[in-house]
Amino acid sequence: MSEQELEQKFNERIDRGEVIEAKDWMPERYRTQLIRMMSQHAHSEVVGMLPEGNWITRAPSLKRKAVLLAKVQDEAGHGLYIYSGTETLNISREEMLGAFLTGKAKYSSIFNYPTLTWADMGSIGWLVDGAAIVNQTALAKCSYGPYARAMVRICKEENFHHKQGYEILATLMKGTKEQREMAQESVNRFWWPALMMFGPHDAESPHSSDLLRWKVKLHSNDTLRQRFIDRTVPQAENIGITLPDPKLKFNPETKHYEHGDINWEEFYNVINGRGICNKERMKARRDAHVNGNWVREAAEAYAQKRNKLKAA
Ligand code: FAQ
Repeated sequence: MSEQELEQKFNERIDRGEVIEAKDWMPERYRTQLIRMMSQHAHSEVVGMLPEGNWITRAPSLKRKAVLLAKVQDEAGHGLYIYSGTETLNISREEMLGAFLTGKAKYSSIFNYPTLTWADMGSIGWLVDGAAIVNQTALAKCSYGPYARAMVRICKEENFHHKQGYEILATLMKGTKEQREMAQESVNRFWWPALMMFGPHDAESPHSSDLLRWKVKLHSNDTLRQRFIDRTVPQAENIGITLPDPKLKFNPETKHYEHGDINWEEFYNVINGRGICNKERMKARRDAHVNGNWVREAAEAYAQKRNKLKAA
């Protein structure tokens, strides 16, 4: 079959809602777009351990410490599933990590904000994992099988993360005046960056048309952002948190919450390396890579020894 015929067959499979597997024929651009998106997702999970890892030693009780530790470990696991899923697209882990460590590949903007108080563990669980769930529940039905399947497990874990974050904030909101203020101040800082996680407005999103056509993305950036806002506003009201947007208003005709303008200048600054913590995050990951060299060398030496033994 010619390239054109193969592509036509591929598009027909996508239109029928079939799942594409690693060994199936796929257009080169489908493959490279998936590599870009999936590897950036994996990098985000790994960088995402840093802001919360910062609080493991300072969690206010043994129970909170155990829960936070488990959550941060889960994020490492998510990174590993998604790296493995991306490897099925014929790219090595080394190549992906190289693109990340040299700054060529992005990771989520949200992890370039600092975690200043214990309440930030609540805001990250509730808002950041909450946003991730909305995005990833859709990705669990995407056209690429290995990515979709990774998302099913990840979403289950993210649901637990979301609940523990909400519970931290709910507890603080039932506490002293200082604790309530701490919770509110944290949400004030994380609300807008959480909305930015969904990416630029649809009209400014260069990759969306390809990804929507191929059913990698099932909904646009703005649609998912709106879904997140509609779910989250009532949850904020339930625990007495005020979301820091004076324009937030329910429209009974559209049945959606209208919201104020997102600061896109801030978004582009953050994704282009000029956020509060970009340098710190990249340094932490580069140091971890160098410090982990001996582990990779030892694993490689062990694998070679085993192969020699098998061959003998
Ligand atoms: N941050 O054309 P679009 C988590 C970039 S996991 C940084 O709209 P696309 C779990 C985009 O890459 C969070 N960069 O792009 C957790 C592109 O740049 P490029 C991560 C962003 O791909 C919780 C350019 O802007 N989740 O939180 C962002 O169609 C708690 C143009 O944008 C995923 O990665 C951003 N927010 O849509 C862990 C989910 N937005 O590549 C620890 C999978 C856009 O040309 C603790 N990814 N950019 O250099 C996606 O759903 C999509 O890739 C979007 C972006 C929606 C993020």
